[in-house]
Amino acid sequence: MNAPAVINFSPAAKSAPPLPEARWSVAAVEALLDLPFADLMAQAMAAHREHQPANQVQLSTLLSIKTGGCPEDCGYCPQASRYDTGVTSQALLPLEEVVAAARAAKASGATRFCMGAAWRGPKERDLEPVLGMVREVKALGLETCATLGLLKDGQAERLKDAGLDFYNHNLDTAPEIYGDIISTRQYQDRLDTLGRVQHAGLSVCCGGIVGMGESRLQRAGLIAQLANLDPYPESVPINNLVQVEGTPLHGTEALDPFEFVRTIAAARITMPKAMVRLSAGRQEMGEAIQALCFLAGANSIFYGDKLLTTGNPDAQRDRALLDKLGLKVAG
Ligand code: SAM
Ligand code: DTB
Ligand code: SF4
Repeated sequence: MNAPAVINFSPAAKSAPPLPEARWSVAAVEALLDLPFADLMAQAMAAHREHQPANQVQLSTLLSIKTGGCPEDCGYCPQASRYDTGVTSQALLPLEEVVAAARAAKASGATRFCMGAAWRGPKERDLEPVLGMVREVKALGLETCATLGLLKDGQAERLKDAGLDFYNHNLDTAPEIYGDIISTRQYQDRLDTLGRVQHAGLSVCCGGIVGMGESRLQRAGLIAQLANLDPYPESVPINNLVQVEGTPLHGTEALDPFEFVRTIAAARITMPKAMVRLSAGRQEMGEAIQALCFLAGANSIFYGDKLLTTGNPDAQRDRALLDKLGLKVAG
């Protein structure tokens, strides 16, 4: 029998050593995305099995602690006040409501609880109550995550001291198309926040959105950008755009689902030790594509019937899918 196809984890294995500042060139990631589907899947599965427990999925539950009324202009987001999406601005949730939601998430099997706020970033008066939420959620024995927007100096440290484990802040797109999607803050602002998060000793959760009309090359650009963060993020959420009426990106041609699977595979190969989260867009995806995403190396999902403002498969359906695939929930 012939030897199995050689699986190269490093794009540099056959050429010169990689530059320290860019372990993955955009071209190398694009070359992965261009592979025959089965070859890409074989590489991704091998990377997954080498670096992650096979057949294991981590469950994170999201809660929008401050919904709507956001001053930013992210073209995908139903919570931007300037778009007429039917999402109304609400006050920060009371502490008891957040703790009750976290308790329910834990009871249904989630191990991480992520609190999201529709802010450009937290004002000082906003941060204090969020610290209380972090403390109480942590005390329940859950991993804590928050996504509050851009952080100023010192805020990441205060979140860390309160017991925050992860901070989610996405790059969202490749740098060259960022300005077409968002104008109210720059790519560099996001990198600065990620630097503050890392400096404070928080774990970084950072990913992006696909299906916004980008090309394959631009998807490669996003993955390369994430993979070249030093170190690359511990968690990498890959979102498929949830198209919400009223947002500028509503009506964008839907991404071919196999392209989504390819993006997950490229994330797994380039960031083998990260938790790669199959994030927004699962409700529209169907079980077969989700199963391919798990094969491609996704090992985390958002769990619970709501993301922030849009729907997610209900917990029972997700449990049934995991059972069918023989996937165990990470404890
Ligand atoms: N306001 C904060 C910020 O933008 O960083 C935190 C909350 S924001 C809703 C968190 C992330 O949700 C965004 O960075 C984006 O990746 C994702 N997101 C928002 N709207 C989405 C949509 N319609 N489809 C997919 N992902 C979306
Ligand atoms: C992430 O990457 N995706 C989540 C979480 N991090 C905060 C948010 C998805 C939001 C989808 C649109 C909505 O429900 O409002
Ligand atoms: Fe605001 Fe975040 Fe939505 Fe952008 S993604 S509009 S910052 S809530």
